[in-house]
Amino acid sequence: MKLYGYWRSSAAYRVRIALHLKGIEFESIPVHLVKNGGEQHKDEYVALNSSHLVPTLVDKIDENSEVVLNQSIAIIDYLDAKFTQMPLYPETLTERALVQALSLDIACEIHPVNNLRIQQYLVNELGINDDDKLKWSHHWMSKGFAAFEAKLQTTAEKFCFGNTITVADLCLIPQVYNAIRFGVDMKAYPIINRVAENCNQLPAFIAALPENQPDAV
Ligand SMILES: N[C@@H](CCC(=O)N[C@@H](CS)C(=O)NCC(=O)O)C(=O)O
Repeated sequence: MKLYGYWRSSAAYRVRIALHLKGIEFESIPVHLVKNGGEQHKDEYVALNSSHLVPTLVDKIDENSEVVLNQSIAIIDYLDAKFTQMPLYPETLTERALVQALSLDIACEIHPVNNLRIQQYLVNELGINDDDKLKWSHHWMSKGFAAFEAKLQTTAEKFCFGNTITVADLCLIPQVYNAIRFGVDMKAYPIINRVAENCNQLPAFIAALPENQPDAV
């Protein structure tokens, strides 16, 4: 199994946590998102993922075929269905849907507007300066975290949804990592901070940390 990713990519970070939680061996293939204009735009990588984004997972189906998957949530769901140890969703229909909604609150609402290519467009095409670019990121992360924190009041215990790790935690932790990196004030989100502290003590989350990746600089 091969994972094309980048040490600081939060979408790749989500998948790394899932791989480590489930104890799946994988080869990590770095795609540098900044160097030389971004390796995600190189023909070789675009042939694999025409979205020009990481992560991409390549997994063998049998001797003659393999699956090439993008979208971190689709990849995680694939891994969860194929490797049933450490299930990443609750069993009941409603609880599963609630976890999915929490995950998508991060993956569809907070993450995309702060992505590298959005920031590059703001600066290069719309002429926004670095201070305003940072203001943009802080605004969308804070708005997203405030909504997430309110939901956690009814769902969280040790983790986002009760006392078992779910995909919601896999989405939250990389987003918190990013927020801290960009200097977002996290004081207003005590439940998010508690969940992050609980997750970040676990070996799978430590192994998946950006600074613990071979391509970290
Ligand atoms: N929804 C996608 C998002 C993928 C994504 O945005 N990846 C970012 C890194 S976290 C990327 O490759 N950015 C490169 C760019 O913006 O040029 C997923 O969950 O996999």
